[in-house]
Amino acid sequence: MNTSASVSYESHGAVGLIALNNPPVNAASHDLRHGLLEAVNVLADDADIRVIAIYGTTKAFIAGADIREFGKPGRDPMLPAICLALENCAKPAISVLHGPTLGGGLEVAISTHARIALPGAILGFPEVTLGIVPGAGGTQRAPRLIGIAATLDLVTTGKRIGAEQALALGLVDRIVAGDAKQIAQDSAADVLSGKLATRRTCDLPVVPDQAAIDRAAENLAATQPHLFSPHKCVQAVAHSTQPLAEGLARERALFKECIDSPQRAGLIHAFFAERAVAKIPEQGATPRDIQSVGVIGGGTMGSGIATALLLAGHTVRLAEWDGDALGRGVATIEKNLAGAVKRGKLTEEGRAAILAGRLSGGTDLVRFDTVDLVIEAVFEDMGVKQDIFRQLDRICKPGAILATNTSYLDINEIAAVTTRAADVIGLHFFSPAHVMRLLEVVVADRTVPKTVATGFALAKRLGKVAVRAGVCDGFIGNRILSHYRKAADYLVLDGAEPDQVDQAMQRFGFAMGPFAVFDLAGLDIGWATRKRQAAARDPAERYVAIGDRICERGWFGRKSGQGYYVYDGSTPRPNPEVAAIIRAERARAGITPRVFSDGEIVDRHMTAMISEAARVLADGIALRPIDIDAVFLFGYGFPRHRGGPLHHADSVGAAELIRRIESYAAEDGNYWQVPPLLRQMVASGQTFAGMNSEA
Ligand code: T1G
Repeated sequence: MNTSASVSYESHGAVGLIALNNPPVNAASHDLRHGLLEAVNVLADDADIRVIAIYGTTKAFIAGADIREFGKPGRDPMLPAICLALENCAKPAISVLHGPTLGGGLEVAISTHARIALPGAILGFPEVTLGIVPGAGGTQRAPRLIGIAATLDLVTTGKRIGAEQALALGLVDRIVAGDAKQIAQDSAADVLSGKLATRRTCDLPVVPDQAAIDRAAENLAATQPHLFSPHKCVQAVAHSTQPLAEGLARERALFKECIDSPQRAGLIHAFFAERAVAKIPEQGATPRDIQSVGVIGGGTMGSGIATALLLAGHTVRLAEWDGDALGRGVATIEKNLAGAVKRGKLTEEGRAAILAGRLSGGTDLVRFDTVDLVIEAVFEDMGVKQDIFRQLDRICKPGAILATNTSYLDINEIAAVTTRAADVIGLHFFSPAHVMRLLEVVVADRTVPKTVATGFALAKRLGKVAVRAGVCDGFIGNRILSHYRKAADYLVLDGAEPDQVDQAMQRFGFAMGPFAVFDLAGLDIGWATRKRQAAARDPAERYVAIGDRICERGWFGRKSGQGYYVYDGSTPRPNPEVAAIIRAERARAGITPRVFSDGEIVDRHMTAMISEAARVLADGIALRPIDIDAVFLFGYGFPRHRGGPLHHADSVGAAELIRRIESYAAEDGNYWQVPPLLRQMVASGQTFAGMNSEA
């Protein structure tokens, strides 16, 4: 019997079974909530029924509240009401947990009177990763089952735990393998026979633990000062020693505060960004099967890419110019794998098996005749890359995918030297390639859908967030980043200090400011880019030569002990020599330094990024604004709670962005120009969010 589209119940003697079926993950939508409450009430009123068991039929028990409903008016019954109805049910109600049992799903489970987990169940309170606190009793009922300290650990981190750990904590009562429905029926029978004890969570006492609360508050104040919801989680759990009704009311109030915070919108946008980018025009194409991969170049990028492939189960053949270079590449891969063992991503046996069986190397490309995919990761020189692709065109089997890891070169020019441009694609990894989640899948003019789909399938297997990009200098990320960099350089030339700029961007939420990042990446990389672009540079453009002056001294940042900062102690310190270079460059340009506020520093960086992002969209290099947000969230450390540059842009508004650009243009009309898309948005009232939903 259905009580809604996604909920049905049936009775077997004294046992009432409730099945939840809202694919793909049983998100607690209004339909599921309404149906569940109805089913509980019907079975509670049925005189024949003596025990109720709830289970899921999709890949999850309940993956939490329906995130798509956030920010919209709530429709009753809401989750807290369902949790109360279950907890106060006159008959024992139990839940069978398989797959993801997260957030509101776990809150429903701990409101029932016993929980049986299947092996592979994933439990947790990820609400904090969405900028909220558990809002249906999680911060009040969990301490009654697992204590305050364990609850704080789960709700302030959003970590997910397995069935074994949940059993050890006391979050579940049993682990049983098998079919969820059958387990629901058997467990209900065990309740009736007394073999499975039941209890109301509300009846359990909370052991006060002020020390744990203080520790959590201190730790968060130090580690996440700019985030909102983690601190609210601690405040909520702190109320769990109060009578349940009071604690629930306090939790709900904190939940509402979080729902209204802009961080919630940013974090939820980031959640959907990770998923939206997989929706591409080519998704209907069947990807090729990729098992064996050839990687050319054993430098930082090549060895990182090889490591990512090996960790995902591929067989890898590494090619380098000579034996020494090959040896260095293999040594870096071995080190990367050892790091994976340390991080618990791989066992020592797994590492040994990879090195013994799935990694080989050579100093020529001959053995690439059987691989399914080649990823070229040699230094950025068009001639060298074209020569390699001519060789691959001769050697590789028909249907092999030929990919380049170039971060800016024209992939059409690379494909043009082969007879199989349809199979040529850009796979732009980010360093360290076995760690960074972003992969720009760069589609050239003649790349066919099957090849694009193969790139996306590979990314999924590597656990990467793939974003589709068109061909231009720097694709999506580096093209926009170069304007973030320009804003930083102009601010320093005009009066700000590099460390002031860095601190302002850190307060905005970046882990590191631009100048510290440039020092980390190596100032010589930017220098080489500027030299490469010199010939094509607009003579009217204001050119900041501070970086060149620093590099001319042989200072390339961290790797050379100094750059914008001096790295001679535990804490990098601003480089006084660079301060002198900056003063000299200002004098040379006839600039009287001015004072910039932190707000203005942030505004100029964001406005420069957003302007170029608008041009990237207009050029069709990115499919949607959310793709650009995903690139910066997963590849450039953009603060997740800000949702990405274009989500942030909507919080500023196109009209205000135009006002800013026009005011900056008074100083430098050559650089600061209003992108036509912003004017169109003002005229039509369109937003970047609107463009995402239209796409
Ligand atoms: N609401 C709505 N849609 C959801 C969803 C949810 N909770 N979870 C997943 N989806 C969609 C997702 O967008 C995708 O859609 C499809 O399902 C498959 O997901 C009161 C308020 C469960 C581990 O934070 O972590 O409860 O892209 O591709 O890799 O305290 O999804 O196909 O259109 O991710 O197998 C707390 C979020 C909510 C869990 C499955 N819950 N979800 O991963 O599939 S807040 C969460 C996940 C809350 C209460 C509060 C994962 C997953 P589309 P997928 P997957």
